[in-house]
Amino acid sequence: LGAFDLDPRAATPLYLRLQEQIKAAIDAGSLKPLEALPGERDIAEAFNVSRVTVRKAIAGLVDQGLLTQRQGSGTFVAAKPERVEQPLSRLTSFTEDMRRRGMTATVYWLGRTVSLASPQEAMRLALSPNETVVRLRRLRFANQVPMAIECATVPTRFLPDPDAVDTSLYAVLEARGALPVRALQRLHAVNLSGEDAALLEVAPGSAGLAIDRLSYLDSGLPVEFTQSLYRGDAYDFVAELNLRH
Ligand code: 16G
Repeated sequence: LGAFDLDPRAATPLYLRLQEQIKAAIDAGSLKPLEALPGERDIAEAFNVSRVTVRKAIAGLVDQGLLTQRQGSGTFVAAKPERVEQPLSRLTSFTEDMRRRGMTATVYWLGRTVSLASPQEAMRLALSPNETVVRLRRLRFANQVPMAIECATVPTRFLPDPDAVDTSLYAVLEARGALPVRALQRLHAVNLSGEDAALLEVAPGSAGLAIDRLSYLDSGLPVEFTQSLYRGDAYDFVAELNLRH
């Protein structure tokens, strides 16, 4: 980051000038993506400013999506995701998609619960009212960069042990002979806000894609309803189109 006194008499507020310093260090590559920022106190001492100023500067850069704060592990330089091309006509899993690209898929668990299906879930998944579902809420990473938030709902009868899912839901379904073979998918544009933007490490209001997938077994039974939020700056969705008569 370098170190020097920021001139307290200059017209631009101190925290903004400190932000410029941090941005410059990121641009110059002396602070690299995913690298931890020095501690608040160290920065305050190096630039001879108060910790309040440092905190304000950092909060602003987090808002702009340049820095990210992961719970309990400090402040990091945000990584720009590699844009990936996602075919729209093939039924694949996130883990498989990333593996095919030579990237590593990891998961940060946001929730894993079993409960009675809501009336809406029961209708969607063709369940009787007393059936239970597993809800898996996951933040999905590719090479340590957050790409998507996914909330999957699966009838418990297809996934009796939700703890069996480590990284890939489809791998567990496949092992149980319940891999979906067909799916309906719907996507629409959203502005990522609040907690979602923070989890995906983008500035609030950034573009995202909301994707719903309802997938089916060969028998026609629905096996998964998943609501996903994908980062708009990370995905190109591609499809081949054919003229039919
Ligand atoms: C994809 C699917 C999601 C599915 C997941 C399984 C979209 C929009 N969503 O992310 O519905 O649950 O893959 O991936 O493509 P996994 O086997 O790695 O858990």
